[in-house]
Amino acid sequence: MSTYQALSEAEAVAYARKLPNLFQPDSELTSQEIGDGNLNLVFHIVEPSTGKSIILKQALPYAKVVGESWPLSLDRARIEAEALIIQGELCPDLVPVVHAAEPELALTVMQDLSDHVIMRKGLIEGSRYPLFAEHIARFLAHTLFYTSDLGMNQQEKKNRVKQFINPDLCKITEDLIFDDPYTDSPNNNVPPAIRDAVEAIWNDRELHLEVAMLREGFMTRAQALLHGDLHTGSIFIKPDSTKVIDPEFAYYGPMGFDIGAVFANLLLNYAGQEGWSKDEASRADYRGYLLGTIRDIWQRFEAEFRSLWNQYGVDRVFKTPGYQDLFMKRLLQDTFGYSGCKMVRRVHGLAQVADINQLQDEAAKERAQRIALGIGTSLIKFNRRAESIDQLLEIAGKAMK
Ligand code: SR1
Ligand code: MG
Repeated sequence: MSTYQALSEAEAVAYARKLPNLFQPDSELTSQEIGDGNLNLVFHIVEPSTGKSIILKQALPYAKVVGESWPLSLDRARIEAEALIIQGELCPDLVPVVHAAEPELALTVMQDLSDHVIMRKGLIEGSRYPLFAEHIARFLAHTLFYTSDLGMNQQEKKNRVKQFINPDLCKITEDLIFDDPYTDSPNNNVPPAIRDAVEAIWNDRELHLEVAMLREGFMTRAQALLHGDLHTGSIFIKPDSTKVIDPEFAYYGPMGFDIGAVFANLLLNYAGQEGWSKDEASRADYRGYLLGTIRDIWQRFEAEFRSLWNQYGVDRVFKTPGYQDLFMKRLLQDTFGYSGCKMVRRVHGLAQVADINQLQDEAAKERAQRIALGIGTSLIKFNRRAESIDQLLEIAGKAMK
């Protein structure tokens, strides 16, 4: 099979059989399509006799969440596999192993992580992950530093920018994150109960100006190879292990976009605690855990990123006294802004999140939606004045009052 066709479960088994060094010849293999994301097929292939298993991920030529009316390039499968390989070289313990990739079929064969859970689900269930802050801070520091002009050969970096040109997936982000939520777009899915708050966003000129600047940064600032969609549904986790998956949105963009994605999704869960926590005390406690995790991530990220820069920085001019401090301040400001944008789109945009949407109590859901919009819009408006991570925590705390 060499020309593209979407695989059935049986064809996925037939493909898996041909992969060298994974399964016993002629042994029984089972296959189940388990993809619950917005874009792809995901086959779980198991060899019951040995317990060995793999994942076959196949891109579809359209956005599954919308249908064939929204065509999407299959090149995103190549981009995902190549990004995973680069991330795996930089942080081998934090991404799945890629066993094989076949661009013609838009297929990536990778490590099965069924012993982990999707972090969004874990947070909804109230789990805590004591190693997560260290893991994700290291993932961010190493992938962002070593793919940027600060930490790699600067001519090679320009070739990397070319390698990761990802127009279709960037267009999704440009539309769904930086455009639709701020206007009455047919792509939106506005919850009727919060229509007043959404209309206020559509009419907020100050907000629109900040979003325009953040959108420009997303479109033009090729700082580092981003994951590009680093929400808690792109993280598999268990207490002693974190694995970042799904970098099909990878491209060269502003570093704060990836850090902001992590913070936004922790804050969406923070908003959802209106309904997930069983009482006031546990709500305050879990919210404290989430905010503490954000502070911990930023502090660890900053320390690690500065340390990499001081030890392995490749550029003499970027060692000019004072420049690193200015860079880190701007990165923090971008992180505020992109966190805000990533929150707002998940409340009334096309693809929303279970942290809020799966709340059964309608009043709790409405409060969670309003809190998420309040934090998101405040972060966007404040972004260019941010000086400390504690200000993000203050904004999140004030949204409760
Ligand atoms: C049409 S794709 C919708 C969303 O799913 C992905 O995970 C990205 O977050 C994208 O914006
Ligand atoms: Mg994804």
